[in-house]
Amino acid sequence: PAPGGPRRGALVVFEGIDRCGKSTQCSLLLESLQRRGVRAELWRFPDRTTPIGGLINEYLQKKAALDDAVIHLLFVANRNEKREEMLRLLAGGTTLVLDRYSYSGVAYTAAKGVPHLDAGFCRAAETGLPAADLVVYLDLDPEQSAARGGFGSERYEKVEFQKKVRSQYGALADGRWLRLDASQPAEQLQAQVAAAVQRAVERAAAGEPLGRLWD
Ligand code: 2DT
Ligand code: MG
Repeated sequence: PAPGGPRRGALVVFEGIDRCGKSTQCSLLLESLQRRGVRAELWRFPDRTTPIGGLINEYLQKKAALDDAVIHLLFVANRNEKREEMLRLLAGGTTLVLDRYSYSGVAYTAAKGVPHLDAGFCRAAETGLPAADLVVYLDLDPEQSAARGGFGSERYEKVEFQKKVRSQYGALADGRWLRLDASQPAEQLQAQVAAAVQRAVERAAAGEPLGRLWD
């Protein structure tokens, strides 16, 4: 970083199938970061509050039918409409915790098995967005996530589909992923999350450049 300039924040992403515990872990993490005096914000994707997010919401709630390529690209657009703000916050020293991001975009669309929307196509569409410094992947057997009170009524919330999503996630993992067994108690998981996030925050503050999808 420039001498005297702000130390950048870290981009921390939570991923996993529906009902694996992402939202709980995100909230616990945000509290622990703030307790330690780390400036941080929690966002989620899709961001259903924008006009594009409204279309996505209707699709997920099955109030609208959309072509698979179109909904895929709306999810991508929904991230791009927040791109500048993400970069600005990170550069200014805020750590961003994201409940889902581009990795969901790839895993869920590729899981559909539509030939022209394979993982290669999906990854290409995310090009240029900032890459996560750390992906916390909460791995859970879809039979177990379903047993946690069942899935809701949104599109994709079916055990068979979730199994395909899980296998797509498996193919995406790289050196920046921390895979955690999400069947552990929440407090036990949080201790592992907090330790890994602290290291990511320190690396970012020390000047490790923000990556770009897909480097
Ligand atoms: P939530 O249940 O977390 O609100 O997610 N999804 C999400 C995609 O298909 N593509 C994406 O790019 C993103 C971010 C995952 C809503 C659902 O939307 C799926 C579950
Ligand atoms: Mg959901």
